[in-house]
Amino acid sequence: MTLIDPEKQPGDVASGVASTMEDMGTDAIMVGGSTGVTQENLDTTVKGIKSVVEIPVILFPAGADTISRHADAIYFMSMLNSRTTRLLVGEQVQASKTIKDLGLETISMGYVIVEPGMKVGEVGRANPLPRDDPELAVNYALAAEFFGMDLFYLEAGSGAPAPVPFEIVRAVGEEVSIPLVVGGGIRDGRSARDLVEAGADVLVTGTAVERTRDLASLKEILDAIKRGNR
Ligand code: 1GP
Repeated sequence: MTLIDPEKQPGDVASGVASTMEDMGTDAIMVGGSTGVTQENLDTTVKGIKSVVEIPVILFPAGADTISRHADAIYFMSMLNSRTTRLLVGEQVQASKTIKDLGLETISMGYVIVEPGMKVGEVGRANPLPRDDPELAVNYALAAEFFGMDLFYLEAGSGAPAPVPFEIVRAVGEEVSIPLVVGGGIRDGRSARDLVEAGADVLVTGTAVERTRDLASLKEILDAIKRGNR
């Protein structure tokens, strides 16, 4: 899945990126960011993307105050290792009636920040999961599964110098039945392939798409994912 942060570019640029990524084989567009998302830039971005792609556009929300009616679905997510109840359940309680009234499909997701966690770890006041503790990662993932969540997401943070360690992905993949999403710091085909082989079901890339504008390396990442999933 391709993550597009509405703060990072004007709406027309975001639509162009989404359309290129769809042509290259990405399966969904996620829209969101930890800071600087406004109702206006979110609506413009989502609406623009929806007008050019066929694949689902899913909100990746930072909180209850920015939800767009133009999306296909929203991650109804809980940051399981946040120190604040706000991101565990507070924002979700605040958003639930709006989501129902807008008729947005919800996809429930347990979200865990792995070191270094970057901006989202700071803003979310996470106790980041240590990179050498696969056992704790499995415990979180099983908790998400037993809560009945649809997905479990391991997040190293956007722009992280390295992705979530393969050992953590492997341990979670072996023990847990719900789909495993991995994101943060994935910038080349090799790490994408290794993560998929370790057990990731979905990879999320944001920075690679924003920064490189290097279509060849993006294609390499997507091809590696598709090959690994076969
Ligand atoms: C952020 O995991 C995503 O939530 C994407 O991270 O920007 O490092 O690809 P990158």
